[in-house]
Amino acid sequence: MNIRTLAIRLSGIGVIGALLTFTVPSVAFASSNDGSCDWGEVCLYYYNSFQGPIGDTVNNYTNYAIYTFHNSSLPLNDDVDSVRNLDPNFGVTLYQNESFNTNVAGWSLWIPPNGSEATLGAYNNEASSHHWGN
Ligand SMILES: [Ca+2]
Ligand SMILES: [Ca+2]
Repeated sequence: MNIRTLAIRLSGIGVIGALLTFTVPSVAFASSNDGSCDWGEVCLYYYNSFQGPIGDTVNNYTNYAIYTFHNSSLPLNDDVDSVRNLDPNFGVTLYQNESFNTNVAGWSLWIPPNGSEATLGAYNNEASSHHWGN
């Protein structure tokens, strides 16, 4: 192997490494309930204006009572005051009751793709489930 062959082989490794890095953007790793509001997640905040403990997830939550805010013992249930939707394609609907208000009267609130509510106002501290969908 001469110097040129070695250089080409090394540069080939460099290209492969770069491709691997490039094809794994950080957005692909939005991980739920890590306390970071990432692309594709709905983020639930304990206080108004996206402050305080956070609950972040890409999933539907049928019952907030079984979840807590990240690094907190505070339950999600009846504690959410503001919401961000970081999914550019899907809206998400919050419901007053567990199981998406199934067979129970209650309010629901749709947050559009990339939408947010800095306060749920009269609905503060009442949300108990959410479901993705437009
Ligand atoms: Ca996250
Ligand atoms: Ca609250």
